[in-house]
Amino acid sequence: MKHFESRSDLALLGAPPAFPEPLHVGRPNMGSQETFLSYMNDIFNRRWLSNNGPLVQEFERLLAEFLGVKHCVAMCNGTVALEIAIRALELKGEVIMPSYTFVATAHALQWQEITPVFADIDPNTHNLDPEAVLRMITPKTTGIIGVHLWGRSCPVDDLQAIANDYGLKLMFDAAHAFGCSYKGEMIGGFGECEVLSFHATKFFNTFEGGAVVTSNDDLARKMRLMKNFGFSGYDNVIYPGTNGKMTEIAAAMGLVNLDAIGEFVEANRRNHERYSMQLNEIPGVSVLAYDGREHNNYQYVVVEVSDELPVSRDEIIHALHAENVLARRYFWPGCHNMQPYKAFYPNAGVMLPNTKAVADRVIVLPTGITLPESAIDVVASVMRLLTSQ
Ligand code: T4K
Repeated sequence: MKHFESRSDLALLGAPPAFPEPLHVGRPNMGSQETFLSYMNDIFNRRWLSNNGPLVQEFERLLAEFLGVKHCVAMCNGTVALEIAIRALELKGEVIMPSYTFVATAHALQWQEITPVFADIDPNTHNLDPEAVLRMITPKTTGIIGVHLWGRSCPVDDLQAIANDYGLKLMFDAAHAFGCSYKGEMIGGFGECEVLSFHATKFFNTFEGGAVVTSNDDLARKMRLMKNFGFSGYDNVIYPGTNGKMTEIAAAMGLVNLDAIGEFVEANRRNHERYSMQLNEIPGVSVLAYDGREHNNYQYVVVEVSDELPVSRDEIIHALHAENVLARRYFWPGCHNMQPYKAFYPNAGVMLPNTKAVADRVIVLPTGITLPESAIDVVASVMRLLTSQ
């Protein structure tokens, strides 16, 4: 009878899932609806919807202040922000980055006919391994993009030392790391610039949105031109550009959510703690920890499962989905296994053993302000049952 005790088996036998509605990874955190609606009224009355409106300006000012940088250049999403930052830095040839990231990091290079060169990660941190970065440098390398995966910082100092030694430009994809710190300093001020995503699924969202933050005046000026078709005043285009502008409605959401980030962090921290307490007790299962000495947003609950368990990672995910807990396999199978990279570099995996090992054992679980505590208990009981078979 034992295996019929498992909720996943009951689900297979037609029992209803544990939750009537799916519990998503990336369910948006949202601040005050009332304040948002009052911003909407202002926007309607002002009839100023985009193109560097007053809410975008206020949003940029508050963000730069919060992160301790001189400039925040708000954009329509994180991917365009990456593209613009890469172009403004004049990266070309080859740029080293991890394969273990969301594919947007690689696409932002490839879109501009720059070759992403995938370096392996440290299996303990899931971030770029500086030794692996050194192995991938060639005469064509012009830059490094570090990704602060899960909001846990890259080895910033080591990467900066490599960049200095080899005359490379270093920038960061900080899409996950809003509100996080490295050695006590807010992420945002490292490298030439750092790129944020405010997508709906991120810790802090503006529906869709992103920004490049930097303290470099020239770089910021260039990116402001680039995100607005290169316009400098009416009828005067002085630079090639694109449309990367943030709208007023996005900035309004950002202002509302900025007021609520304390609440978001606290909910995520509580969820992370409850997951850790329950899941870390299961042999072969561990929850990735955050460094308590740093600021963290705890947005990703990342679980690693041993390949010695009686069930596979994918079977666990399947069982959780049967309970309406829509756990994810971020960032499986790694960018190098996605197109066009897989076709371009079919042997890239040879240099990426840690990327494969980590991508094969990670499960990302739902969190955020809307997650019921009972979801954590259900996840834990499903995993306990499956792993004890
Ligand atoms: N660099 C890194 C390291 C990134 O992680 C990302 C984005 C970027 C760059 C690019 O930034 P953006 O250009 O996106 O600003 C999602 C997000 O679309 C993506 O923004 C994010 N990373 C990535 C990690 O996750 P998918 O393909 O997993 O999205 P999807 O549609 O499956 O949604 C995830 C879950 O969220 C679903 O289960 C449903 C839920 N959801 C989603 C939305 C949009 C909601 O509950 N409400 C919503 O409004 O990529």
